[in-house]
Amino acid sequence: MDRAYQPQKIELEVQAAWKEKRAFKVTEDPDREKFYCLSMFPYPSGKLHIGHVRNYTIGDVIARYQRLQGRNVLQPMGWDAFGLPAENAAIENRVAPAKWTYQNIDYMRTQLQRLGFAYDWGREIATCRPEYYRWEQWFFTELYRKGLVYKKTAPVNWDPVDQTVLANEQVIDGRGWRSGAVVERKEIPQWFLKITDYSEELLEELDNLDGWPDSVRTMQRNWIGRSEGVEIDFPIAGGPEKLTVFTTRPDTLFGVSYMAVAFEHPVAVAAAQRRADIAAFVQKYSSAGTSEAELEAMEKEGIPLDIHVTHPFTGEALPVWVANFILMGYGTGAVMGVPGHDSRDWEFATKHELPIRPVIRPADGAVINLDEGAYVQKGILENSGEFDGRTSEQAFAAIADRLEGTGMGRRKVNYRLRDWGISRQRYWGCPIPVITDEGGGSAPLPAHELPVV
Ligand code: ANZ
Repeated sequence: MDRAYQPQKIELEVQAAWKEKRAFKVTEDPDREKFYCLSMFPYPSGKLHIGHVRNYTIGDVIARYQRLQGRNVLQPMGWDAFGLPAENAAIENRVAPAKWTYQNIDYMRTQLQRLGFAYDWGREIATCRPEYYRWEQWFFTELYRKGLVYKKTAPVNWDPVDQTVLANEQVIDGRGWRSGAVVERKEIPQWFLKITDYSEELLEELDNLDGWPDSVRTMQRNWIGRSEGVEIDFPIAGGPEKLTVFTTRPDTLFGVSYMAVAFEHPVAVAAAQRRADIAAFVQKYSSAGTSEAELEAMEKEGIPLDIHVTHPFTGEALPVWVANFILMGYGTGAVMGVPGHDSRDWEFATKHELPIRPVIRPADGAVINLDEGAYVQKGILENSGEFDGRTSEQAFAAIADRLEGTGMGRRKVNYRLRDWGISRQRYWGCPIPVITDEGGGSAPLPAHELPVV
């Protein structure tokens, strides 16, 4: 006997025997305990990399261990086979995305087989096959019927030269990665899954995730981003309309010196139609797909609109600005600017010479200097009329009560979590199984008409 381990010889022989005996085929067996071992499917990008080897080895060790314990183990394998790389490869190599994808699958399957993983290959699936995505489409139509799917216009990155939608990672320094054209923000209709209906439930259930690392649960909690605040209506001077803001610090209401709205806010859109300088400003600074972190780091730019609002308590007239650091997708897309107690507002007010008013002082009597920066902690109210001397917490409650009593505001819980946009407007993806008629109405296809290929 050869004392050295000869993988080329031994493994090929054993693997051939496994294949012949269908050693890993599984069928239902009510007498044995079930064990389902699923590792996430690879994207058929070309060849396996060492990360795949590591990942699938872990799954395989678990599956084999469970088999040895006598369980009826199902360990399937498949391909997460739709996606952008197939389109890019198609353009680069002048080959259809399907051809490229199936070739890669064949190659990578051989590699997985050569690694000897204990998969039931009889259950292999590829998500780009109609037999598979028919169920994805069925799922979509079920969600649609339950009111958990909807269509709305939302901004995308638009490459005016390639005439296509770009993913965020395809926008490099504001330009399309292939064409080099300046990317535009364009509003187009897209489909969304209403996951925000479940924000509170998702948050509560995090406490029941036993065995999960705290860091992961914290990340999830921050991603859901529950935030308790107040919506306040500021009447727009000279008209019946109101500008509503969301704030987590109603205790700072007397420190407001201006208002700021997002580019897409109706108030800004209307102003841009009236005035060319505002339209030019919006055009210059708007860029779709900007993350909150990027907004945070950006120079705070803005331009005053030709409108004012009235402070709900003092009656003071406050100017309304449009600013590049306000997100349309959060709260109401408008904020009350409190430069004395919010860092972004402080930066903005300093740059544009807007008044900075102290309305919160430290409870411990420490001296603060608002020339150097905002005082963002909670504390004791000052310069706030009858609310002077109260703590931030007391003032939150008292001001929220007063606003609710006069109908000028309401307590509100907001979540960072956004609905899940699932339209990719791509060629190599699962078609949305909805028919739109000439009148503009739409209806999901019945199950027996699926799949839509
Ligand atoms: C006035 C104020 C004063 C604020 C103060 C903070 C400190 P969370 O929910 O914790 O992230 N905000 C609201 N909507 C916004 C939007 N669409 N884009 C950018 N900023 C927005 O923080 C909510 C706070 O973020 C709100 O409270 C508002 O600024 C700002 F001393 O209102 B605050």
